[in-house]
Amino acid sequence: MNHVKSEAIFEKAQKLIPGGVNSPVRAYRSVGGNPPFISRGNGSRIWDIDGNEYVDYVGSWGPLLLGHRHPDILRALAGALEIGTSFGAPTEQEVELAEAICDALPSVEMVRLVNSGTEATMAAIRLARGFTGRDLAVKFEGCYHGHVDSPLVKAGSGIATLGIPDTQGVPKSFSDTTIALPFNSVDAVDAAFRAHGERIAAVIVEPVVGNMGCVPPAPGFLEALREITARHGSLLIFDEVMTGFRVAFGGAQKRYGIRPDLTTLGKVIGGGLPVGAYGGRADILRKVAPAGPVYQAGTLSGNPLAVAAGLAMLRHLKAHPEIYTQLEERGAALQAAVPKDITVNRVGSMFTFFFTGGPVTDYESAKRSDTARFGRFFRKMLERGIYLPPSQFEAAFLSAAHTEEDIRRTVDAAREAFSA
Ligand code: HOZ
Repeated sequence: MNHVKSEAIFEKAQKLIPGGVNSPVRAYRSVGGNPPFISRGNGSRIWDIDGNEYVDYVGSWGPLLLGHRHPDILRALAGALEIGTSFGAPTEQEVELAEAICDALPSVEMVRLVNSGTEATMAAIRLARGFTGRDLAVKFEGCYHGHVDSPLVKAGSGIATLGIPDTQGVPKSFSDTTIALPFNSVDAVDAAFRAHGERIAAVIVEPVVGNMGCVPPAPGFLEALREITARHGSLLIFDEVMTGFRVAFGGAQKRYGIRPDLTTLGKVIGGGLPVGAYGGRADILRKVAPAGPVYQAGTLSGNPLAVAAGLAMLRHLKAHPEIYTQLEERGAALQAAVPKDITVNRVGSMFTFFFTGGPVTDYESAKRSDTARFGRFFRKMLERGIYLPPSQFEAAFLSAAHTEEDIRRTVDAAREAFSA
């Protein structure tokens, strides 16, 4: 496989864009080598500008649950282009998307559309503070809620990948409003509420973590969060930017049977276009401006292209529930390739191969992974045409476009790469 053109563009990119990329993990710093530049995608496959073909398990970091260029989404986008790309005024389709989201997630009685997952979590935390009149928020180590200032403490994703202890540029007074606790530890949550219960506005959690690699909730953990927050008059926020419509049609809250107070969404609900959303209990959402005093706004919020793609995605998923069964089966088949000294965590179509023998249940155990070995594995897979997230601390994503043949090819490549 040659990457001559990608190497040349990357050299130019580094002079024009910080690190040559528009989001840090894409730069391949933790796995070695430089990123291929992508020219196009179709179904489960992507191609780089040197003409190399890959089976894609990044899927734009989660949104592409139906693969690249799904016909329903292309049709919806073509229809939206006929009408106009942005109005900064309400459209009927926004209400339809809000309705589709509220129908699928019973905890979401009202919803506000924004442009990214980061915006959604930022607004949800502000809303929780405004609603409760409290200032602190609990988060979990290794979870990532976008690049919002206050929860960027002990964060996963790029922060974990690059080993940045705490980002510069966030005033201490902001990070001091966050209490970071070990994921899956009910004792730690209990202790934090015993110490600061009356000041905690919310607990925000990725109900299935994707940003320290894939880490499922231990049995009883989400239930305990629900019970403890309710007992202390604090809100439970599920950050379902990654898991929403992915681990089940109704998200992780459906899969695990928990009703959070607020939910953040993104990725899948935009069908591959920039989008985010936050929603939840109507009495809380009525505090959002102009209905209430918590301010949040956006010029491109409810953008017609993103809304059209998102609606097409949700309608397709609703009409084809068998997609989730297929994702489970293909995910299970991928797991079969993994040797005993690797821990594989998988929830539906989200998975991570952790290069550690022990169970991975939180950030500490995820960090026990041999990241150098992960890097070697990653590069071998890339050479064999398998495109995985370039970080031990990011989840890989299956799509409905992945065929049995894709899985066989991936399993063969993985067996070679694991043993090389
Ligand atoms: N933070 C994203 C995944 N957890 C990566 C986004 C990107 O590089 O596009």
